[in-house]
Amino acid sequence: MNTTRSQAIFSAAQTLMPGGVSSPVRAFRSVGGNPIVFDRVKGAYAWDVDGNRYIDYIGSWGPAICGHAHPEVIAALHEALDKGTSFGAPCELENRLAELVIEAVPSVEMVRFVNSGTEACMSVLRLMRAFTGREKIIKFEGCYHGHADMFLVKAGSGVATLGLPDSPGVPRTTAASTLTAPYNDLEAVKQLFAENPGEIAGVILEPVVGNAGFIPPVPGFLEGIRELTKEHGALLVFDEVMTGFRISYGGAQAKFGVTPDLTTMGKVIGGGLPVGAYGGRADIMSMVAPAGPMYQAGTLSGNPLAMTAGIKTLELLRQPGSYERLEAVTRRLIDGILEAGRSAGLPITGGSISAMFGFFLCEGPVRNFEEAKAADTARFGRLHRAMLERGVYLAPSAFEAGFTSLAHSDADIDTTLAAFRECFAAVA
Ligand code: KE4
Repeated sequence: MNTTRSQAIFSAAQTLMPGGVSSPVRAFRSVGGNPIVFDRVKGAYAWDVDGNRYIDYIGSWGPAICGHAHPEVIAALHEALDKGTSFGAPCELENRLAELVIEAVPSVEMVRFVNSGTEACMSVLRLMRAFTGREKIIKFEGCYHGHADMFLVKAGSGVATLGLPDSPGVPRTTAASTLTAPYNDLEAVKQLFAENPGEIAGVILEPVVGNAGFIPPVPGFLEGIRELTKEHGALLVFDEVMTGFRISYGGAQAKFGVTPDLTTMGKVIGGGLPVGAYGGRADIMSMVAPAGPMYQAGTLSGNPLAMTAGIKTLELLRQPGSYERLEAVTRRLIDGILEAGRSAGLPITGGSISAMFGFFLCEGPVRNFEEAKAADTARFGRLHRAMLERGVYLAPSAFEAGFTSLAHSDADIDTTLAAFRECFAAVA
């Protein structure tokens, strides 16, 4: 595959921006090879600057669940553009997206829009502390809640991808207030509550992990965390930045029937433009300024373009049959991947829920980050590069989930599985 322009552009980028990227995972550091430079995206596909086409299983890390550049989203944006790009004042579009989110997500009675998942998670953490008057939080090893200081403790996603145990620059005092436990380990959480009586403001987790690779909750785990937080007067926060409107229209909380006190969202609700959100019980959200004393603000929060893209995306997703289609396509994909890996004699385990999937090149099951780290990341790197050569764009890390969209066709899945069969054989 000719990627000469990608290489030239990326070389120049590395002299201009740290690692040549605007976000670390894009640099392909853990899988090797050169990142491809995108020229355009449409539906299930991406084209690089050398004209090569890829079937895209990242979808801009989640937002493109209706397919990239959906014509109805683009048309709505063109219309909105004529009225300006940012108001810095209330606009009815914020009401509309807020209504859609509140109507869809069981726990959300009020919502505040921000500009990224990181902003949503750092704001919700401040809110947890403001509401409870406590300072400590519990997060899980391998879970990623954006790059705010207090979350960069045994974090997943790019932190795990780059093998950074934590991050320099995070004050020890900040990290000390972040307690961690293995995912799917209720006993460890009970122990933390017992060791820190009356000090834990809340627990934040990915209800389905996508940032340590794909790791679903074991039966009873989410329910158990819900009970423990209630028992200890702590809040439960579901970080649904990735799972929101992907695991189901109501998110993982609707799928599993566990209602958190607060929820963070991002990605899908911006439809490809920068939007994050946090929301939940009205009695808690009423603490957020200017209704209450907990301060949080943002110049571009709720801007009309981002609201427009989010509204249209959710209106497309709520149409009958959307999630049945996402479930069926993704299930066929992951079943085919696992079958192809086993046929090549490789240790492989994985799964999917709705439009989110993942596999590890190791014997299963993988229930937490320690078990995920047993996966063969070097072999995954060879697989990633081989799949790229065959026009299939997988997340450039063994510690990231994959994403499908409404645009992925049966033919795309067939093409992808044929490539996997070839590439598994090549790396076996
Ligand atoms: P952003 O600040 O990147 O919008 O959201 C942070 C975030 C928070 N919570 C969860 C569960 C997330 O998955 C994320 C961001 N996800 C990563 C992908 N694993 C974003 C990709 C990147 O960092 O470039």
